[in-house]
Amino acid sequence: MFDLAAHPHRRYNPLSREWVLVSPQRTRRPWQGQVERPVQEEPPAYDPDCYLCPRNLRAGGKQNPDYEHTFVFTNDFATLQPDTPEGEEDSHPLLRAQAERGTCRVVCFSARHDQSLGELPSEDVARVVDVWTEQYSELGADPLINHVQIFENRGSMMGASNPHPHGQIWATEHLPLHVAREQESQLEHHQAHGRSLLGDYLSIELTANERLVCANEHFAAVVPFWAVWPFETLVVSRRHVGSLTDLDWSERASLASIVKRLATRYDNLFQSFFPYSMGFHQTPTDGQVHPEWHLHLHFYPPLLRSATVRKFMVGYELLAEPQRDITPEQAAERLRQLDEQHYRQAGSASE
Ligand code: H2U
Ligand code: ZN
Repeated sequence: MFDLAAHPHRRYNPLSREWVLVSPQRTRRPWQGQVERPVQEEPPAYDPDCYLCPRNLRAGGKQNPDYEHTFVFTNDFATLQPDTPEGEEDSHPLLRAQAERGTCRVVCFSARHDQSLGELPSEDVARVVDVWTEQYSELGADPLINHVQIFENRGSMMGASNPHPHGQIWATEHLPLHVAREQESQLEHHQAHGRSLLGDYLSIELTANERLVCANEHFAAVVPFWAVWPFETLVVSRRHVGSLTDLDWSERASLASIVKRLATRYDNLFQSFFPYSMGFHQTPTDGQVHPEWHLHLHFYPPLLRSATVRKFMVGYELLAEPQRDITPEQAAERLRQLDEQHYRQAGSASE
């Protein structure tokens, strides 16, 4: 009899409308439990050569202020510019192009060079959530900007240029690919059922309790049923809200708390600096009413078996569809078992 825990199968992602191939038979051997701890250089609290640390010079000669907590600046090598001339290339239906205008910013999460979201004190993570909220609101208020993508690339494996805790924001005129797809799926679900797709999905997860990693009063983190990356997670608000600006202060505090707890579990998984790309998906800032949108946060970490063994998206995955061995249920189980005391802070009394 067909068994999700034993037989190769495909799972459907109702948000992205993509399938993932799952091959649980390849991981039925018990987990070895070995933790390979690579020799890691501990970064200093302040690095005179870091372009994100307070008071330091950035490329182009701008100097960072002596900031205490968070600091936001326009990316010196921005991918997008607000003053790009408008235009479209549509001389042939097979050769389409459109000008893209926008703004890119960099957000320093802390003045400390060496503390990740999991290690920062809760109040500091709450400050980061406040900055994300302000940025979404400020950039979104610009009539040119229809979408605000807040994200973090962490670790050189994900292409981050610097261990100093920081994220980026790209605000654009057009709705980007993945966001447009999620919007379509959420809209169809909302039109058909009068409820949010992710709200309905979250109720299933809260009942099943199989893929839940951690939760609080206002948010829950799950390894989604359709996860592609081995330890991918989805953080969903319990209340159906569209964006960060719809959260009240206690919900923002809960968001900060679940981000910190999840980031700590991730670092603790292989007791190492845990790389990932994470980012929010929320209501486009196009001035339209979007009852379908449900605020959420995706974490896409590349690691598979240890701090050095990563998953590659190659071969079948590039040409056919993504594939995974460890099931989302097994991944959730492993993440659930971890401690929420950061391994680098274990033994010290305070954060
Ligand atoms: P990543 O680590 O995710 O690449 O983000 C760092 C960003 O910082 C990157 O987009 C920008 C790069 O363009 N940057 C500056 O704006 N000024 C600098 O002096 C160096 C890097
Ligand atoms: Zn720094």
